[in-house]
Amino acid sequence: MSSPTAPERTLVLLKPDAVARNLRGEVLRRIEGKGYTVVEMVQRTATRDELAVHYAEHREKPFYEGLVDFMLSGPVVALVVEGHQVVQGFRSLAGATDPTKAAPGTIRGDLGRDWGNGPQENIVHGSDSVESAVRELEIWFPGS
Ligand code: DAT
Ligand code: MG
Repeated sequence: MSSPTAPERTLVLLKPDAVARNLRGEVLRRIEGKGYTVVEMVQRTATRDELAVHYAEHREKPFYEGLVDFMLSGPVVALVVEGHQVVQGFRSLAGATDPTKAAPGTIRGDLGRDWGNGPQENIVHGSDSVESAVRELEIWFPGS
């Protein structure tokens, strides 16, 4: 017998490449088509300080500075997305981190590619665990 689960919330970011390429609607279509609910949505340019908190786990990685510069290169759209198992479910919709390797059918596999800057231009961010989602939602939607 399956056990019931509580609905979850996850943080989704449409990264500057998605906004610049007018892919907001296409990504939202996939999220809503899957049956998840967009409960908050805002477009704005991130700050270096909030990206430092958001990407704290990557601060020592060689790609960190390039990643932050890319995330500051234009506005992002931040979303609160809700549904049962949405954290894992959105990660499945997004596909693998590297858009060159992400499976066709996924957001990154269908819409992303290497533009000469490695794997960083990969269209979307999605929280990788329920704990990460709680932490990241507080950065992007404080108090919500
Ligand atoms: P994900 O976004 O799939 O959770 P991650 O948390 O490992 O991936 O990395 C965060 C972002 O950093 C990722 O979306 C793109 C960028 N990135 C990851 N690995 C990279 C690498 N080897 N070179 C350049 N950018 C990288
Ligand atoms: Mg991650």
